[in-house]
Amino acid sequence: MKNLSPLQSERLKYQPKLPTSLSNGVNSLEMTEGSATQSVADQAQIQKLFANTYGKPVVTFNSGASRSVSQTNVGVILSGGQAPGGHNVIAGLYDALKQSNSSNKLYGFLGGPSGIIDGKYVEFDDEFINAYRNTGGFDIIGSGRTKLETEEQFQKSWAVCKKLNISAVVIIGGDDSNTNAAMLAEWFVKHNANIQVIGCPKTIDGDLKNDQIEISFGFDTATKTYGELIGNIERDANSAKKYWHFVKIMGRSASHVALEAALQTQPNITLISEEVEQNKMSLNSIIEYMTEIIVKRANMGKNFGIVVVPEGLIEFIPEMKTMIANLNDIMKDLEQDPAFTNTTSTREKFDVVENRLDDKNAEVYESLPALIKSQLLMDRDPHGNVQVSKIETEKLLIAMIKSRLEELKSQGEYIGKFSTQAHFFGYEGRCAFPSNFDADYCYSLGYNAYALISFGLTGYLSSVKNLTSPASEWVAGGVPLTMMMNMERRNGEMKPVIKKALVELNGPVFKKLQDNREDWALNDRYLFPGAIQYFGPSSVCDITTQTLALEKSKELVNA
Ligand code: FBP
Repeated sequence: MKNLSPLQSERLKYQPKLPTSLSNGVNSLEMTEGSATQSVADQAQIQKLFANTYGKPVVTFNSGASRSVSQTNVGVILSGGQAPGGHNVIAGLYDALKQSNSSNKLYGFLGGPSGIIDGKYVEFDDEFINAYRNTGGFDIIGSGRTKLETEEQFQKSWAVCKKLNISAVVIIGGDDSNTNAAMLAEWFVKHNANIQVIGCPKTIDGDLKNDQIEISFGFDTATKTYGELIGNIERDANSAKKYWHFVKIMGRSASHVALEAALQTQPNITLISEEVEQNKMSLNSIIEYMTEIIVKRANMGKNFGIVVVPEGLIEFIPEMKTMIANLNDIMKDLEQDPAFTNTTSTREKFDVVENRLDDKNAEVYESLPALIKSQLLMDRDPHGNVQVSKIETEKLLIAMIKSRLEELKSQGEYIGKFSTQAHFFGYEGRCAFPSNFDADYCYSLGYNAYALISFGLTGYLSSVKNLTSPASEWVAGGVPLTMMMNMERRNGEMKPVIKKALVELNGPVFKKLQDNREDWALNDRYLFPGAIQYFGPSSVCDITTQTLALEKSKELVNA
């Protein structure tokens, strides 16, 4: 292969580890079923909407006697935001299929869920797959955010599968994409299509997890990448001692990524959206909290520091959350209204929006800087989410702190020098070479997806558990997608969706931050995790995230 960096060449040779239960191949497995399951909430509504796939048991695999597995063609889709390890999910799926029966075929749908609707696909072979093993990115087939929900989309997907003789589809995605998987699985059963649908838990955000799914893939690599970058900035700040660095970190809703990155690097201030929401902190009280630390440090002669801000913060500040919900409802109509979309003056757009918002919400919207106001009007994603990656919350905070400091100065208070740098770490972490953990975990998830298919299951999420133990001891199985669902308001309507896992404020991960943050605020306890290591001692190369380790230790104590 040409044009490869030395690391790329070496990583292509890495053989990801599998749990022992899967290591003899899918044709030597036995499956154990648990008892019937229920959705996490809104059971009656979810059961009605998923009449054919609701309530299935959790399943676990163990190696067993040799059995015959019928020939299968499978289609795979990468869906939503990139996450390190996606290529290995496909490689694991491919290897499981081919080892089971060399005439099995794996098709990749191009550009996300729209690929299955429009019949855009490739067929994988050894050479194709081998070029992508252990690499970051989703470029093997591309990704997209199309929401699968209409009758027409389902019909078209069915026609494409029939044409390719595909009897199972694997959707690699986050909560929204696996909601797609659940809808498609239900529709196929309802129409006797004989096509199974299996999901794989992906998202750097780490919010697709529950009792059965310990972590989504990509979180490990992405947080370690952000940890490296923040550590570098801490060193820079501590060397120059002249800037406050405000770092917004990806993670659309939950703050898991910001929290993990903070535990890895111990910055001076870390905001956690879930805490802001629970304590009903207004924007002004957040500013007050941060300003107090900045002033205290200035009085210690420290006009520098690091602030970590979760990407989704704005949606968790109570007055903002209410305003954004109101805004989402009105934007649904305004996005379709040419009189609004063709208006070139942002001032006029602000006026239209302020007139339509409820009084209190209009007041909140009006109080924001023009930059943030217009960022809040940007297109929603196909699932109705505000694209928080485009909202520069870090700059909003800087601007508000500056004006608060000016106020304090005018009252005679010493405020030191507040010079700032704003950063957004998001895309930098989503396509990194997967860490050894993600390389192994993803390969196992993909391999295991075929195990689920081979037992005729549909509407399941591939699950690999016991992740803080060596890979050989990981436990492979499957979780019914409906078990994770509840009803939520999206695009102005109640919809069945997979429930996001937010940071637990009484959990051990947040507690570690809580116990240390006062110390970290004033006494610089910066930690420098450095770059992800792929080769070398296991104590450096195979460490899991603190989030996983702390959550697992709590589970063990409670067991
Ligand atoms: P998924 O939930 O699809 O995994 O995507 C998560 C994410 O990376 C968020 O952290 C971020 O807000 C969003 O994608 C950005 O989306 P886009 O790639 O469309 O800009």
